[in-house]
Amino acid sequence: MSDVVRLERRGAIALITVNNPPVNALGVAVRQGLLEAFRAAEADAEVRAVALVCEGNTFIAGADIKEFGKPPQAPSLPDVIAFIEGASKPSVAVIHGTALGGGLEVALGCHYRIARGDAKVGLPEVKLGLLPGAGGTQRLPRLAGVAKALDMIVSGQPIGAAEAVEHHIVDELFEGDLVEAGLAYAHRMVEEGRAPRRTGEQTRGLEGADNEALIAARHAEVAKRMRGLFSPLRCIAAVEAATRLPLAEGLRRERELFAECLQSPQRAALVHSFFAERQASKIADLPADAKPREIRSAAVIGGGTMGVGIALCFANAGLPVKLLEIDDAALGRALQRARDTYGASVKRGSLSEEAMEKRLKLVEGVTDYATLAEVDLVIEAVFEDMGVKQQVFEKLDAVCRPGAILASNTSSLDVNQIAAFTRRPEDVVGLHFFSPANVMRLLEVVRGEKTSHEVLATAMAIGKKLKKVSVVVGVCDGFVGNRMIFQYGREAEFLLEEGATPQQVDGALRNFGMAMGPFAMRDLSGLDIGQAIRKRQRATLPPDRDFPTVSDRLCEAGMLGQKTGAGYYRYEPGNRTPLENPDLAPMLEAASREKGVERRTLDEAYIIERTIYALVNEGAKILEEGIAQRSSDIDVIYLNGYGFPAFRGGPMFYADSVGLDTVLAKVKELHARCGDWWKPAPLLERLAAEGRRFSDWQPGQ
Ligand code: 3H9
Repeated sequence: MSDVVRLERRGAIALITVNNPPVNALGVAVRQGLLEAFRAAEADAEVRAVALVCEGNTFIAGADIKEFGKPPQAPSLPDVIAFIEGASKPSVAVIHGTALGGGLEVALGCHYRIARGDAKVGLPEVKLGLLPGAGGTQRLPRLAGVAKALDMIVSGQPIGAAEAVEHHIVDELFEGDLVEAGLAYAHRMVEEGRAPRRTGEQTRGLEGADNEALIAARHAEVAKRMRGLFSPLRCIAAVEAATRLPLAEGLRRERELFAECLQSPQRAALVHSFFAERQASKIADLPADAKPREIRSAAVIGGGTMGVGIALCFANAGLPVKLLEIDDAALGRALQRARDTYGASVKRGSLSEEAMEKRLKLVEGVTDYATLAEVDLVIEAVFEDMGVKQQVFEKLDAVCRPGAILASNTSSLDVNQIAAFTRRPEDVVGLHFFSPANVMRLLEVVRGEKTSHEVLATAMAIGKKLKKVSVVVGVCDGFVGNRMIFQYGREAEFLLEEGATPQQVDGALRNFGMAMGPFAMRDLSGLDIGQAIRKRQRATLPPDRDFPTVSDRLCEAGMLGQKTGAGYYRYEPGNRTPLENPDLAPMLEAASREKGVERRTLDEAYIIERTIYALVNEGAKILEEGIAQRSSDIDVIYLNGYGFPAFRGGPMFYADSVGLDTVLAKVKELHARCGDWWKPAPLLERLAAEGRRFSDWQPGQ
């Protein structure tokens, strides 16, 4: 028997235990072990029932994702599950933690399932660009019905154990020891003389509903809502097969569809995103003994949209947080903003009134810096101006206890300069939240020159506590995310001068998969924000650099975006739908005329290259300067903070998949035509020449 699967005889019960840390994934050794163990139990005349349990934090959390894209190794998971289901002795899966993907499929292959009350079950394959490929699409609808199965398979969202009982996925709940519960249930099966109850032979879930209509409705919804995604429609096709075909044929169809997904570039991109996110939490040069400090309380300076959003992140995580404003009136507005934000969630039904009140109690409004003397962490979220930051940090340095961490939420300013306003630069770090801070998952952790290891480790730990995806970045103008978006936004605006409209540029980038086009995004955040940054940059960049002028023209005309009812688009009062702004066309024409550009029709491919390669070229510079630790960190930032489509894996992965030689050829062409903004990044040139990818480059190579 293998190391990762054990078989023990406990009287008439065969106890099979999987132990493959960290998440009991179904690598080849586990599949082999399971097959051997179930075969041995079947062959042992003394065994009357089988219980399957897992060690560690969780039941099997799925196939081993690292094996995708490699040559398959026998036994396949569908074969293992077919054996488990076909066995003549009843089996029970004992679920704790998360039974996900292939893990749930193994459990569905067992004849009965019990789950600990806090367990979850789900089929998240769609999030990896796949569909459940070991019978999940055929067996789940037979138990839970087509509607519930479609919900779970198309969304990939797991459900709790109690809900799984309601939907006949799990037979009953237990509390306490897994092995005891499993053995007790197995004994009961024996005493009651229960026969194997094979999920594949069930029909209850397939009866009594208009499955054809359910499938058609879901199909229409997915085609609209998940546009451009490869696997969701195939998930539906596989479930449809369950409603039309006998099990064996349905399984074959599922297999074909699974293979299509496995080959799809989207699968590779989504699996990259999964591992990239986990990799981002690892800091190469952080010594193992850098222990995070304990954070029991926090404070936020500034009660604007950002400050309040950050305070709510702490309240959501159950941590007390002081919110500081300059006077009672401003504080009143900030606290009302906090209440309104939660209120909207209550109205939507995603938060209970009781939970709202509990969280609001954790937010204490203050106006006096002296009240911050004992907090463990302060995050400054005031106006983006170095003078204002200086005042705040000098005050914090004076009142906060030694060992308290002083963080800035600046989105582009020099964190080293901010740290120098204090006598403890080693305790200063950037924590760059994204708006709305209580919703967006991304957190850029800005490591200053003097930030200590311990403070960096604490910042990462805090990010985890707040359920953020934290990525360490170095100090430069705009760090990783905004530094790259400056390039993207500028090129998008140049496209307007060349002849495009905001609708065309936004449409092309949405077709590429971006959650939002750059101009709709600017209208949302306010054109005045970019103007302040542009002014600062113009003062520092070489005077021969060309800047687009459309944004400035709009600002001068008082068209600042949604908040003024017009910007790149026009908005009806109370409605965020972007409509054509009739005042824009003359501005575009004037801008083109002034630059001596003849307006022409631009095709979508050109719009994508001009904007996305601007991200990539800057990303390459960032990588070589060591501002990001690895190319996948840049991808994580773009996937979680800038609406980059997950199915393209992030800008750097996208460039790798297009081929760096192709990207470089285009960048060179744009350099020749559009000037020095497009100077190719030396790293891009080097890797392209060597036929390499960003993903296999390490610093110092
Ligand atoms: C599938 O099952 C296909 C089948 O239908 C058909 C087959 C024919 N494989 O997330 P964490 C690693 S598709 C390999 O930080 P948590 C992860 O990289 C699969 N490795 O922990 C990390 O490694 P490291 C369907 C995996 O407690 C470590 O485990 N299943 C896998 O926050 C800890 O991970 C899924 O999609 C895996 N399947 O969350 C489930 N899973 O320490 C994917 C994790 O070196 N997994 N690792 O960085 C998850 O959602 C979360 O990991 C889980 C634990 C909720 C389980």
